[in-house]
Amino acid sequence: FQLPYIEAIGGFYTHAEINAYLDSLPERYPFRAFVKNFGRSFEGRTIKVLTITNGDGHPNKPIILIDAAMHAREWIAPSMALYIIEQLLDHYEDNHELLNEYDWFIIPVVNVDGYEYTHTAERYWRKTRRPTTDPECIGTDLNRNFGYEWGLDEGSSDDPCEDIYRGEYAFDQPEAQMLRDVMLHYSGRLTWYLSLHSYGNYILLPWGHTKELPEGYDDMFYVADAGAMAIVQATNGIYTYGSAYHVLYATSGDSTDYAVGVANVSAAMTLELPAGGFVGFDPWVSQIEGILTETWIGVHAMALEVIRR
Ligand code: ING
Ligand code: ZN
Repeated sequence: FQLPYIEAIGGFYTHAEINAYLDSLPERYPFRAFVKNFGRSFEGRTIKVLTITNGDGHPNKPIILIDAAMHAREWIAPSMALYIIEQLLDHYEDNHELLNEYDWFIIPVVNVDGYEYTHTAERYWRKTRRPTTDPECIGTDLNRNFGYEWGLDEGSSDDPCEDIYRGEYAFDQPEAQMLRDVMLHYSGRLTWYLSLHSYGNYILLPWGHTKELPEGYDDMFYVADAGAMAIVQATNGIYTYGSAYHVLYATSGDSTDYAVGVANVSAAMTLELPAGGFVGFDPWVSQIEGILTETWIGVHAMALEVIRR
């Protein structure tokens, strides 16, 4: 499976390929695609945010924010982000209702250092690449580094050698700061935040840190329901949705809890795409197109449901 304009084998892309692709879009879609640099990673890579509009010049539309690859090894997530970009730009006629009311902000790779590391050194690396207080262990879990109910032992770890290490303090990772800054800068306009992960066919809603449910949970649940049902109808597969604490496990310091708890985002959710390949994180080339097309059915249905609410 191959996206047009990107030369890469098998539908997975390096950070450099993704940035080159993003940089090509404003010229190909003037007035509709814009690239912003919101920050740099620990190792100095540029983290790019693509904004997509319908070109009508409306300055203050509500925003749909999508990110991917907070976890380095979840390669299908950036591919999904690029697939969404293609639907919104190349297949504009089919999807213009998604852009009439909303601007879309898409960050295809948040954990750029970790993502590069999985291409060059260790395929199943999850965390960032910043050294820790323990000289033996590198990296922090970005999805435990956000500053809302950060640091609870149920759902994160203070051990730098663990995969769910939360960092020394909230937002000590520049990549998490970047996402925080995007959220706070656009806080009043953010309607829906979707964080792309893999794997397991889940739509996870806040809270992760407690069994209580947040204000606005019912609306989020109906959005998740619309997405899951659309995918299930198309595939006869299974999707599980509900609060992360209830349907998966406890987390503390994840980005969706921060979005709803601090940044005033009305609906925030994590989409765990389907598993594939040897261990789940590495779908075969033959599986990629199916995963992306079925997931788009869900993202499309959820966006329509967000717009309807
Ligand atoms: N899973 C997510 C994780 O960060 C998650 C699950 C996300 C739970 C957001 C709660 C909130 O552990 C993976 N596969 O990364
Ligand atoms: Zn993940």
